[in-house]
Amino acid sequence: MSISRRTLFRSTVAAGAAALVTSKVALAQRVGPPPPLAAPPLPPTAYTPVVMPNGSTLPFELKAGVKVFHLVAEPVTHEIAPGLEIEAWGYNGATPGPLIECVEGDRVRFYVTNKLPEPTTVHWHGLFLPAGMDGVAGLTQAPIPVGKTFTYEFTMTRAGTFMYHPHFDEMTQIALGMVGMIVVHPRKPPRGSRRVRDYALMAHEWKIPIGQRRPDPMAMNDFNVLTFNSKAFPATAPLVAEVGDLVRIRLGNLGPMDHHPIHLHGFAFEVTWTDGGPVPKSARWPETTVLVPVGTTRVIELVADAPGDWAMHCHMTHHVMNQMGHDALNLLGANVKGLDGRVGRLVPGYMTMGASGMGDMHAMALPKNSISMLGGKGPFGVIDMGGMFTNLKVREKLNGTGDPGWYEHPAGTVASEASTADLLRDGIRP
Ligand SMILES: [Cu+2]
Repeated sequence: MSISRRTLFRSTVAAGAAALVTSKVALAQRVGPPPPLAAPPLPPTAYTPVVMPNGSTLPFELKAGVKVFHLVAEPVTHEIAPGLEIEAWGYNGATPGPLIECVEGDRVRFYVTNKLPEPTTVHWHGLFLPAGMDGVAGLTQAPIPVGKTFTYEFTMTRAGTFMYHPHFDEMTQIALGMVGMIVVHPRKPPRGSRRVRDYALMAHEWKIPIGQRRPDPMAMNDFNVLTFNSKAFPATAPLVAEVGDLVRIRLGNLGPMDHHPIHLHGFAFEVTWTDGGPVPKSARWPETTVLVPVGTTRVIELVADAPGDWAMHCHMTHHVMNQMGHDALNLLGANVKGLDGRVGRLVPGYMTMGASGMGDMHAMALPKNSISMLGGKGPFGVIDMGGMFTNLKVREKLNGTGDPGWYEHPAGTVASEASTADLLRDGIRP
């Protein structure tokens, strides 16, 4: 298709005019006194709620047409996975904080109570709002003192997937778990015949010295606990879908330092939204891995057309390890004959591991309050990944929204040991 100069000129003028109108509306929404309600508030029944695996959604009350939320910034005791409990900071008793969910055009009011031992603020990452509501301590507001409650009020001017986090002592507060996701549904839901399964996953990374309960907020590298929604596999709840469903996964990353290439097995997907807005259809391409840099959201969509248990994980190999996979002595290929007895005299119960690879590390004895470097039990043995690892479980039919257990493969569709007859037939000499 060729575009004539005149067509190009016409469409440029039209686009310019449209942009002008849009920016005027946007400006009217962003400056001056609080605008009237952009639209009547829509109840949660007007949209398919987003599921936050291992998490929850922040409740609200409707007061004179405004959705009123209450966020409490506070210390929380949190279990990363069975065996590892940490002293974190979060919101409303959780890290990540509860999912904030509303609809484009909603007028919202957030009361933020500070129960931390130091001041804080909330920055609404990606939202368009009056500058004074942006939550940057010192720049747009005074920090919220210990014990005080501040009010934030604005209109959700656009749909999308956003985040919230403090903009005071960011390094400490974010590293300790003060992160959360925001989903604003479009006022007019896009038309589509497929059932939608909508999930939100926040990537995070922690440095938790072996045996300790307090994550190290000073860490710049060597993060040893990698999480989705602050859970490390095997504690990550699976995402589920039925064959034919549209699966939307909203990925966010507010970890301190690392970007995460999140890989999904079994499907190709497209990035349909970022925290900047929808990606035009003409600008999308198929992917199996999406990089989620620090401080961004990436929304991926796919049609679940194949049943099975499909792994979804960060593709950085150290990000699918748990605590004990870091800072260990490299014994690969070493002659460790007799080492157990000799070291055992000094360290009772010592067991040398890792000389033939790390696949047996799940068997090692663990210090108190720490988790094995490897994941959990699978239907074929140990799944030797932990950390930022979860599953998309697709079934012909689901019984509710819980974990359907392991996939039962049709006969003849599982990799298995080759028979001698097969080897001979195909001329393979192992
Ligand atoms: Cu990663």
